[in-house]
Amino acid sequence: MTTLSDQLHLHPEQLSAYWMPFTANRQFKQAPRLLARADGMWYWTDDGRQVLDGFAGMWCCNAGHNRKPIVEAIQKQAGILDFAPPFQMAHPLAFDLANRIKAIAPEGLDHVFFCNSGSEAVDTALKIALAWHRIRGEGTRTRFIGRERGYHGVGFGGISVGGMVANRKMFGNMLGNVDHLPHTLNLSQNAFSRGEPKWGDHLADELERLVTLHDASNIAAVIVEPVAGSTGVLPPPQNYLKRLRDITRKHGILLVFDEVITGFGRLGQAFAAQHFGVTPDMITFAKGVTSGTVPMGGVIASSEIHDAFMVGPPHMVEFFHGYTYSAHPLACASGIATLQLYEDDGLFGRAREMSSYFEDALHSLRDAKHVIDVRNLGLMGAVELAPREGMPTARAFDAFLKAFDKGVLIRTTGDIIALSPALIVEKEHIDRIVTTIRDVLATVE
Ligand code: PXG
Repeated sequence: MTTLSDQLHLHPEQLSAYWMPFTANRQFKQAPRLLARADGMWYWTDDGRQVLDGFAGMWCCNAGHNRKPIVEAIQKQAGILDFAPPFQMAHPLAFDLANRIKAIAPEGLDHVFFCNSGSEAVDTALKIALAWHRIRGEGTRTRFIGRERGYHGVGFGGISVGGMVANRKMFGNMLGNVDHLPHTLNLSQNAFSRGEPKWGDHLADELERLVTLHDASNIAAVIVEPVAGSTGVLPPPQNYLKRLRDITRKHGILLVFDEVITGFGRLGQAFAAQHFGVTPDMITFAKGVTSGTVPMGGVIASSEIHDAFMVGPPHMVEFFHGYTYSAHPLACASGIATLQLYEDDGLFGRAREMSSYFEDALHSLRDAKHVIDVRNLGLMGAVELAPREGMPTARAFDAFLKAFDKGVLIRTTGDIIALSPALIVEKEHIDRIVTTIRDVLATVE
């Protein structure tokens, strides 16, 4: 069979032109895994194999692939307005999308700043926090508090507040003024928890310790993922986020929820903030806003933050920040169509409905070979494996390769299998994903 790679002349010596992100380039190029098209819950490889997508692309295609209303909106927009300068100019779709996001955001979070990725969203939120304190005459508040095992993208700000060692090792902590809360995963207390674990909300009190150490007058913001995603799905202990909210409020520290993964329905509500009943001062988003179709990210800020910027001479730029592609017309068109589709198909509610089936199915892997923990919340799930002796990550990666051969796309991080099916997932898809994982684990060393 002539594959797409043959047609494109993708022979081994030509593969090196593409320096792939977060990929073992040399290993990958020995045996490339190429995707050619997608529809609904499925991918097709370039040699025509059908693969069930257990990961919504990369936590992003929440509406499923190739959804007609989204595709048509992008196609149509490309022929109407390809680009509009976003500085001192605008186009109507940007306002439309901002209002739609405001309408589904937690009450009080009313202003949307657009960018193009989660990493940019995080850096934008950090800059808003610094500027906000400064405008209000509290310019000493420059320290950020992140959390161990947090992932906030790959900008210098994001890796500094992030807690992924591999990302920090090489580039240090360029932001400098950063400290970290402890992460909340504790298998001896919480292994095989369903949903939010019972043990661990006291870990939020570590923030009090950091406030005592640095003094509140030096701390700008705390940034956490409501459910840590990239480092292996860590649902917060019950009441933990409420405690963080109380402590940040008490000390005048902003609270940022990084909802790049949890936003747009993954937990059965528009945002995790609503699932947990905790409203932060800012939410960062990306991925699901366009269901992964066109790059877009952004920050939703409270009126209290936004309004503090809207002072001074009205002809002056209030916030010196923005991107060429902020509120790009194609991204806005996709975002509007995507949010409409979420609503028309009731997809957030679907995620809520499917989450208990997903939970039961996932926890049936408790007795599968190598499994030391299963965790889940909404349509986020993780199966943690015991690492192979002396070779961390190898076992999970073998499982990933074998599952792909068996026609199921999963994601691994460390020795953890992570799952985040699109919100259109059916029970039989969940069964197939779980059965495949069970079979694969029985055969990996
Ligand atoms: N914040 C969070 C919480 C994220 O999950 C980012 C920021 C950065 O977004 P961009 O768009 O700059 O990549 C992310 C991204 C994985 C995986 O497999 C997760 C992400 C990206 C790629 C892979 O867990 N999350």
